[in-house]
Amino acid sequence: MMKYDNDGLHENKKNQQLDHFRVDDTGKKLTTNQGLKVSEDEHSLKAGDRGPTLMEDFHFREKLTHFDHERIPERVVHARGFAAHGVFELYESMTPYTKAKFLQDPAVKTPVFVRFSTVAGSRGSGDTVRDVRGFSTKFYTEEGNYDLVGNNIPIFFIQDAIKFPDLVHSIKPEPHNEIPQAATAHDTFWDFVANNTESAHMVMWHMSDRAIPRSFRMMEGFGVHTFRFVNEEGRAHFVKFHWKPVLGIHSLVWDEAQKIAGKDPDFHRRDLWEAIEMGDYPEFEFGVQIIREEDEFMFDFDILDPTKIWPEEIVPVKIIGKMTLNRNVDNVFAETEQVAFHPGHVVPGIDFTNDPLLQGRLFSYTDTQLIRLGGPNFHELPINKAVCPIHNNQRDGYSRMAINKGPVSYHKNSMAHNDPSPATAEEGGYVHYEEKVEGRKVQRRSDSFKDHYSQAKLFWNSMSEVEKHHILQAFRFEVGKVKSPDIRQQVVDMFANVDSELARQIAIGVGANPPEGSTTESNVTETSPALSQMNTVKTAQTRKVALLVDNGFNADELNLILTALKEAGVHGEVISRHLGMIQSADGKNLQVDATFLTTDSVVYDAVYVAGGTESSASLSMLKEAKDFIADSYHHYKTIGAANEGVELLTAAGISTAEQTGAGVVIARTEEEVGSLSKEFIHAIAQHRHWARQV
Ligand code: HDE
Repeated sequence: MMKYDNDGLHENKKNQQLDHFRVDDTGKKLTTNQGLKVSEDEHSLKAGDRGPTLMEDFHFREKLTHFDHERIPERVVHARGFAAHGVFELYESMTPYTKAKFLQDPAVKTPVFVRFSTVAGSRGSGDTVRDVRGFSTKFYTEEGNYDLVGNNIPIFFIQDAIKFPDLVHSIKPEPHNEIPQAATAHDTFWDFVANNTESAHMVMWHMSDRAIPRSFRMMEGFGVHTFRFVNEEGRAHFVKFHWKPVLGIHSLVWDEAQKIAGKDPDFHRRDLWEAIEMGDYPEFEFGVQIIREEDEFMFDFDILDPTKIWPEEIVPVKIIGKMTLNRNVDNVFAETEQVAFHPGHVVPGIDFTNDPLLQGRLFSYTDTQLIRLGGPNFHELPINKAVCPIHNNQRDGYSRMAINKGPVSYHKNSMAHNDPSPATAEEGGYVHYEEKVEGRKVQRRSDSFKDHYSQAKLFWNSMSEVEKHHILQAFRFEVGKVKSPDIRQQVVDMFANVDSELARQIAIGVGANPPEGSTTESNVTETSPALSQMNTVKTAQTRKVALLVDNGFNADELNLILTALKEAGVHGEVISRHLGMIQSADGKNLQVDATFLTTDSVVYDAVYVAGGTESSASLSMLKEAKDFIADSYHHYKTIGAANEGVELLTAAGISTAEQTGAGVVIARTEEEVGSLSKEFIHAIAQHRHWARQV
């Protein structure tokens, strides 16, 4: 009988399918790959105790050979990724727009596998680099796999796929010395930008906080391209896809992101892994923007241009479902590494448009799997296998798993009565949308794709002062690392087309000449509030707090805080001088989770200093404890302290008197301690306290 499972995981068809492939070695004897039990695994077969190893030691040969072949090429982009399983649930039927089966009935739960990634770095690079994040979702539907291979930024650097190798060559480490790893702060990238002005809008996003997310769980996802929904009657609508994180969109600050890259290069994957292990299942709502076919030319941008958004204020995002990630992978190589996404994996009811970036991607993704996964049978790998049956006349190739019966592997035939035979649309056969296409064969950019600055300006206009400051600082950092004065100047001149004051400020930072006049500056004055992270969801849920404690702490006060944090879904970790137990002033034991040596303020969202004369006095003597608090402060994080703990804040150089209200929450009297936890949690929910940024 099937075990009851309140996550619905065991009803999940993909999970059941994967169960057939999962291997558990617990309590088993060691065998060769041929199933032979092995009696010795530490000493190879030798001619005498000190003699040479013998060729006939098949176990030794097999073990070494397998090891020698354990690596496959990493993805040429998005090499570093992390993934999880989950489920997609629909809120309301999309029947009027699409016949896609998984978007019809809210009762249907569709298994999903999601891989998040950085783009430029290699597999071993840091998680918190300034970069776009990949956000790929494989829906295992009853009609076959549907892949939504998106990013956390809604637009792209280029408009035509033919430029993709150039873009990527410029972003990747420079080929002569392979420097820098996973960073765009170098000459070739900015040379590309300055010479390919369609990148302006994307670069604005890239310099913004979107490129340094706090967590995979706290970033949006976008399909980027315009796709087509096609309904049962054959009527089509243009559609853009969105993922909206239930926890809101939040970012790191740049100094912190750089430090995390050293202190915990696995920060994002650890965050995702731990959240799922603790039952804090990440949730993303699924949204669609829909435009009628007849309205294609109604907008002042081309809706097929992948460097343009459809502002949400003009075309609202309709929320139609939710995805919950509720299971970590069992094996990163088998699942996360071998998963093969492809924007061309569609189901009836979802079709393509003539976006030239999308058209090119439709070629590239299968091609890349052929080299990466070593042949045409990668769809048979467990993680890629559809949950519906597969029947066709394809045969053979490296590592073929299916054993197709019978002599016939061609169509049409009479020997097998034409089986497997194509299905009609009514039977679920995929019928390409009959779009009317007419024109001359040309190699040029459409006039409607030539405006490169209006939406870059819209983005800039929509940022808060805090976000604008971050963007400016990012430009100064990135372009400041460019060695060629000529390229630095070209970048300044290019961004004068977006905003002349921004360009002037960049110029000051990077030693370039300020742009002359403002004649070329975009004249867009509108804003799109949906673009600013200041307007996002604010919650303390799932945030991580460091509690700085030492022997002699005030147990009653700390317990009050710990209970309140738990109730609010916030995770507290006790940090002290050493691991093991510490004791409160009244003799109660407390388990320490990490020390000042094994952790750092940068991996927490907030810090709390416990009261207690002895505890506070002891930590005041410790430079690491004071640095911990000071760094949290400089990264705009919430800081809490009660009673004697407040003295430690003063010792760390934080003036508690002036800063009340800017995320420094303190309590000195019994009464204040009572309301401290509430205020502290409210302050954590604010994410950061920008009033300190002066
Ligand atoms: Fe990709 N991209 N891409 N890309 N892309 C790949 O496919 C490509 C683009 C995206 O987690 C590769 O399996 C071309 C846009 C993600 O496994 C490759 C163009 C968007 C992932 C490839 C683009 C993406 C990839 C490398 C220009 C956002 C990781 C490995 C037209 C909508 C998928 C692989 C994963 C991966 C080609 C542009 C997203 C080489 C030619 C735009 C999330 O096929």
